[in-house]
Amino acid sequence: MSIRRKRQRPVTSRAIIAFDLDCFYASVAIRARPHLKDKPVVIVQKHLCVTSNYVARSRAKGAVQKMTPVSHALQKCPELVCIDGSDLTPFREASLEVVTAIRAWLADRAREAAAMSNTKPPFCACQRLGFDEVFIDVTELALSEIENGGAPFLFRGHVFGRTDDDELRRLLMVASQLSHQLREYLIAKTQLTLCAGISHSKQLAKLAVNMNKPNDQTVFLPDQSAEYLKTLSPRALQGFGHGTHDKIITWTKHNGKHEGIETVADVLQLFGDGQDGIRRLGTILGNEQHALHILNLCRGVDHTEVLDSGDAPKSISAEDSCRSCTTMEDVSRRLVVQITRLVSRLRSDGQLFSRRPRALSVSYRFRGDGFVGTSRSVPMPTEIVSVCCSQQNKAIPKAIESIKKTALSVLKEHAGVQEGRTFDLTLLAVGASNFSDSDSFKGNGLTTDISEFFIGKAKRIDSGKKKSSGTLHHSQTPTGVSNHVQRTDSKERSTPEAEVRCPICNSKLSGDNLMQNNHIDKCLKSSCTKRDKSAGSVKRARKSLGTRTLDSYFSKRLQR
Ligand code: DGT
Ligand code: MG
Repeated sequence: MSIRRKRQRPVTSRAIIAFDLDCFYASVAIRARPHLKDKPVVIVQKHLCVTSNYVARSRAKGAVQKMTPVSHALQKCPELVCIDGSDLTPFREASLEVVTAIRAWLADRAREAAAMSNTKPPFCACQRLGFDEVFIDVTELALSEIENGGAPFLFRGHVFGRTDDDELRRLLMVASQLSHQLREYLIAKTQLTLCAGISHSKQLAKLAVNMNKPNDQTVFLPDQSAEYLKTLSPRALQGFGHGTHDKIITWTKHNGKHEGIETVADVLQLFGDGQDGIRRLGTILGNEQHALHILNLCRGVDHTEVLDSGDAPKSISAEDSCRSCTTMEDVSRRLVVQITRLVSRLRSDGQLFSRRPRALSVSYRFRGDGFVGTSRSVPMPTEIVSVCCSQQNKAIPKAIESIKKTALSVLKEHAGVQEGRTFDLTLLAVGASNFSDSDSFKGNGLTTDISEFFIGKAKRIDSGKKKSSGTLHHSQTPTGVSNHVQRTDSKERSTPEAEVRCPICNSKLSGDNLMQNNHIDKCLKSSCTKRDKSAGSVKRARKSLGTRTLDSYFSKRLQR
């Protein structure tokens, strides 16, 4: 998925809006059950409250904070309505609904602005973070509205801080108007309320979102932001995660520095002394660039852009964090549940975004590993292609079986999880990533994916010779070694020793996988050239193979 970059502007004259939906899971659940509107509601996952509506927050007086055990919350507030939130589908769909509505509104507004000024529509990068956060860079749109003379120079909502920069103030005034109008539109369209923060950087916009909750907005004027940031906990800065925090704490303990890092000012005290500080923090974090970014955040300097990456998520996963999983039977059962969820989501994803995943990740965690799990990535079994691209329901069981086989093999090879071994897993997860467009393997416009392309080829050859007896599978071994094309019997798959034939010329293939692929690659190219000798069609055929030969494609996979 390509990422569109906004035209570079001076970072101090940008207008960025951060949206955060109010008590998101609870709002979505209540929208589907309007009779609960005024009741205290919590959303429960694995006996823990993951969020609650604002009625519950005020009635239970802090007793239903995130990750509170539901039993504890019920003791404090017996009238709580608990809703199971283990199925994320409604939240995922609502999230997509909101982003789609935001994009539609921005596009309309940009078109209107362009029509008035007779120019190209201004581009607003829109970046979704998680389910309920969205960043929008409205600089171009706000400037265009200012040029068109239609925008009132007034702040909407709360204003925090100050600025002496008149141009920035005007820009943020218009951005606050845009934010207000967009929020009103979203509330009317989705019945979900949200907060907004408006500032010249993602960091300050994000901090502003949380200043007036719920259903309100705040403009953060940046002149004294550095002073304000010093008083915050460093964990309040987006980008200053658990890992960074823990590494610094460990370092301070080892170096006899007992001050701790309660506030951003403490971090600057330890590392704010120019290049030396960056180097020291870089050594602790293992990356000087990251150290510089962290110290910049502490000083209120955030140059990161809003990246418009489309609505499609970069990865999709399904996980099961369990108390204990000690037998292969249990592993297998849990895997099937998660893989079924993953495949179902990939099917919907394919329908929405016309793409398919190329990598499968298998994650696991053993008891005693704390929060740290291990993840391994291998090529995604190609059976998923028919599910994502051709939306074939009958292909689903095959895809699940194939992914399960791959996942079990990864667990055996990398984690030693197998029959006869003792293990205790507390996490099992499967994920899909590295998406490519479903038509990236289109075989000369004949079919939708490469496996179908081969099957189609084979069928044409077979029907020509009137001796069709089996089907062709494009599959790979669990370890990622591709058994590129295997002829199978109608009852069971062929063993590696079985005869393999080229789906294009039908000749018997010898040698290892790469040699076979090499042959098919050549055959494929020559058959393309024969059918249509124009240079364009060869180019298209090559492009359809991802600009590489099949050989290099699969040898790359082997190297992974
Ligand atoms: P807000 O923004 O303070 O009005 O409340 P929420 O509920 O929107 O909280 P937020 O924005 O931090 O998170 C969005 C949703 O993500 C939230 O409704 C439930 C889910 N969520 C948040 N934190 C956790 C967590 O630690 N674990 C799990 N499983 N889900 C979480
Ligand atoms: Mg939220």
